Amino acid sequence: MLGWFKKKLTRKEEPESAEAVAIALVTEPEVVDKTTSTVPSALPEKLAPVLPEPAEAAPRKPSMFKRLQDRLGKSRNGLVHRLDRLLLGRKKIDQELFDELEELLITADLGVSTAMHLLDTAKEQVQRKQLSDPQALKQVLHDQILAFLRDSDRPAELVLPESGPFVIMVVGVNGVGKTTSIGKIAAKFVKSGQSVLLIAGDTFRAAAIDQLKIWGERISVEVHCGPPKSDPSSVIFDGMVRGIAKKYDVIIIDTAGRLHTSVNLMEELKKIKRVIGKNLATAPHEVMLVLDATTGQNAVSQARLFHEAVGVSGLTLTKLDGTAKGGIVANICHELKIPVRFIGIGEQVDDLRDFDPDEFVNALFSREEQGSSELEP
Ligand SMILES: Nc1nc2c(ncn2[C@@H]2O[C@H](COP(=O)(O)OP(=O)(O)OP(=O)(O)O)[C@@H](O)[C@H]2O)c(=O)[nH]1
Ligand SMILES: [Mg+2]
Repeated sequence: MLGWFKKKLTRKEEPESAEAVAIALVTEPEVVDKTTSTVPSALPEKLAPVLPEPAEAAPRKPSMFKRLQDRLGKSRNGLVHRLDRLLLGRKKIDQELFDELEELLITADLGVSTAMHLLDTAKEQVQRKQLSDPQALKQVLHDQILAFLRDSDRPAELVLPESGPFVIMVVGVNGVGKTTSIGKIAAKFVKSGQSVLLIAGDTFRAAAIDQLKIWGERISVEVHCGPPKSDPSSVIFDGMVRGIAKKYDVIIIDTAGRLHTSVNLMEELKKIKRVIGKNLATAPHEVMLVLDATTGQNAVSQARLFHEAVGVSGLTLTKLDGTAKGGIVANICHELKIPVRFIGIGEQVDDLRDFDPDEFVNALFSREEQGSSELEP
């Protein structure tokens, strides 16, 4: 499954002009019909024999949802357990309860502004006498958090090239999981029948290039790289030329998270973005920021900086298997209004999940087995 990107990769049959065509997600079908899709499907010959059959209809993996639920919902430090402990035995909603709730929400990585917004919603309902039972507070928080997540998941407009590859530029500070996420995302594209080229734009460390090459071998996709320490923009320029000439469906570009020179990272990323655009005017079609969910409020600050520099269009939140504080996701959605495309919940190739607001909130608030059963294949 490759929900959002699959939708984006559906191109119009007959473009109205020779220019790039703007396609609004709202007008696109929920499920891509491979028989009518006009996505170029020519695969490089050497890759074609090793690609698995398209697996669009593959059943959702209950184990992944369960792992998310185990980490967020069932953990004693998770939001719902802490809420239950706070609300236990309370007979009325008063200021003392709101004060304790405020502390709980902030320490669950929801951040001050998002926590305040949640509390204000609850207070309004108390004032309007729609809310008097402390236990019902949980439902109010559930609904409001879901609203934040759905809000940032809004349909986004995207300009796709009439022909040529869909280009994703991946950015983020060092160690957040960029290269690993690229491998996982590329594997999803390959599974759904797209040809993928990876470009090793993190040229500052030889190990970074090798890491991408290993992912390329593991998932049988080509990796374009230059020699270590070469100029990332020139490697990326050559990679784009190669990707366009060989008619790849998707190009994913890895970038550095920290530079070992005096060059400012944000300036380098701006330059890289311009260079990508020189090869294909509408590219990059997605600037994906990878954030480590275990870094809490830091992730929000990073997102602001990257967004200011290169205009982030989508997020991947990694390492959700390493935190019981799912609040960070609601915080990011509320603060940044940038859609979360994927969540990473492990280091393996299939440990990346399309972000689904309902499923996420379900995992966050359900302590019991319920919710996972519907995902059993
Ligand atoms: N538990 C867990 N680990 C992850 C996840 N995603 C990535 N990692 C691990 O995080 C570490 C850093 O990942 P990388 O992909 O190398 O991160 P990067 O952003 O490319 O780092 P730099 O290239 O140094 O900028 C690796 O050990 C990954 O296996 C995840 O969702 N869960
Ligand atoms: Mg890397």
